[in-house]
Amino acid sequence: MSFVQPPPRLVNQYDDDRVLRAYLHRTLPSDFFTQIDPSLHNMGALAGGALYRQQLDERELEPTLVQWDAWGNRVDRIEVTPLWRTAERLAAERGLIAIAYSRDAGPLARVQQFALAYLFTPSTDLYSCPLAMTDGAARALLASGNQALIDRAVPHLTTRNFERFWTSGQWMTESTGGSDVGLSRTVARQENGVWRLHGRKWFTSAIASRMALTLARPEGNPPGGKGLALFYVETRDENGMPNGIRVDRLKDKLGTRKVPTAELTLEGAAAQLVAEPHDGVKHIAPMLNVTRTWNSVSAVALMRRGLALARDYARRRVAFGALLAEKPLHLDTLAGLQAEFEAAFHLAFFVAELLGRSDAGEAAEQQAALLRILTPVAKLTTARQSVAVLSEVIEAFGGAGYVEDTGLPMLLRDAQVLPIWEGTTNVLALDTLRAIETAGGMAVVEREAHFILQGVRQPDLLRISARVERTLERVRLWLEAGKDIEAGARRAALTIGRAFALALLARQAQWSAEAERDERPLAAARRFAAAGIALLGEYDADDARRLARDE
Ligand code: MFK
Repeated sequence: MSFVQPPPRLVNQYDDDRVLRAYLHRTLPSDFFTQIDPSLHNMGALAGGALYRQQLDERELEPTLVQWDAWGNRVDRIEVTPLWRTAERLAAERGLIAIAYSRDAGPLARVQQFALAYLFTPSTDLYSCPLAMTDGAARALLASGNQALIDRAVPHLTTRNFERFWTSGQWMTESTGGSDVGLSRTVARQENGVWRLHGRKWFTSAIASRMALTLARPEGNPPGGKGLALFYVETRDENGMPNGIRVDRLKDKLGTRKVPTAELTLEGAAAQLVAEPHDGVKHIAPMLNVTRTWNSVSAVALMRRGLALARDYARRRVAFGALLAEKPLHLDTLAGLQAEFEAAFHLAFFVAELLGRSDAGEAAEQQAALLRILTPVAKLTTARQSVAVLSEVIEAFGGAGYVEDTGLPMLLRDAQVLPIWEGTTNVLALDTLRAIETAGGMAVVEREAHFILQGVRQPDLLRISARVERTLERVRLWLEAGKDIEAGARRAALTIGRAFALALLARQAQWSAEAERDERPLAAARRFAAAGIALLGEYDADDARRLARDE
């Protein structure tokens, strides 16, 4: 008989996740933990069971665009995959958006919501993309104070009733610029008292949604981001026909292939102003900050999935006379990945906590500034970690990781979008520096890290604390020196991200050692610290120019 390798298996993805469980035990009051524990257990069962099986079965399916009906009407309908339809119902009924807006859990609602989303995401083919935008749209509409639009859309975006549930798109990118949104050319004209949009949107995710928030320039407005306005668009009219929107084609992408991303032409789409007829970038910013937090949580969720599979596989695969799980070098490799994941997890969920306090109106000025700084920091840090970790996960399977029908390559391809959409690493690094400047400097970050590390007593953690504080101080001094700031922005933002993540990991490690007699988070903190947190070094801007231009 020829040899057949047993594949990696998943168990209940909540019961199996000590990092999530310990974090929730530390963060949530015990009665709240007891209240939400069954729903997390249930989502963990689906994620490791039926949804995962469906995902593997549907590996080759992709969304399709139906442009015409049998009678020659232009319909531009998107048919999504069956798993996406399952995911939509599940998301509505389990309250993946509703929880954040119900206010039952107060500031901890975001922790509950993102814990569920973290379990749901890796088994639903990036259905977190439309959910992120739906959540962001609800938040941006509420922030706008436009009561007519709030009454019209928010109840649909935040309902648990699947029949009434809407998702939202976020249409920003045009071919002139995905990062420099101020270059947008879509025009808004008032025709018989109705705003109509004319232009081309180049990268519109989740086109199957019922509505979208988008940017357009009211005729006569100046160029740049301030001349854009934020508009609300429903994608279909009351007869279900396209609202002046033509879907030109679906994108042929490296990953996220189940996400129906489209190029659109707006041919007089009827729209409503969300806020003032200018400052569109400012008015869409609440949406961006929510979708960036979803991005961070999705990054840790994909890392966790890769590690769950790689760890299980190591217990089933024999090489050179022993299981991989017995081989010191394989273990050392997985340990490094686990430490990266644990640090990323705490960074992403800390931002979720801050967002929850902000939603509940409990964020003091300092915390609002911290949220503004750490949102891009967490997004860019976790996204880069996710690509690095998932590349190693693929390698941990050898050739099997490179073969499509194992379902593994999809993890790396999907992770690769995380540093790109919602702002690339470099754009978010610059955004971080702007946010620090607006906050009056690094003090708010340094103070919070100091506060987080206050309870640390274990000797290794005390050394780690001192290192975190020195590293953040170095970023402050580098900013104050003001030399080659733009060129170093990415290194600075990643240093803040890694240092802050280490502070959070150290706090968790102290708690777990005392409350649960679990020293694994301590091992993760030591390992993450050993991998390095400070990326600011002796970089020379002239050398960079010589090398990049090859002149
Ligand atoms: C699983 C997760 C899923 C995620 C779903 C993904 C679906 C993909 C859908 C997409 O749409 S992907 C494309 C997303 N595109 C971006 O994220 C754009 C990236 N570029 C930036 O973020 C640029 O920094 C930016 C466009 C904002 C720069 O534009 P501007 O016109 O130069 O803006 P400026 O002058 O920096 O800021 C204008 C105002 O907005 C300022 O306020 P004031 O007018 O009061 O001074 C800023 O403070 C404010 N602002 C900008 N970014 C902000 C913000 N406020 C709060 N938070 C922010 N993040």
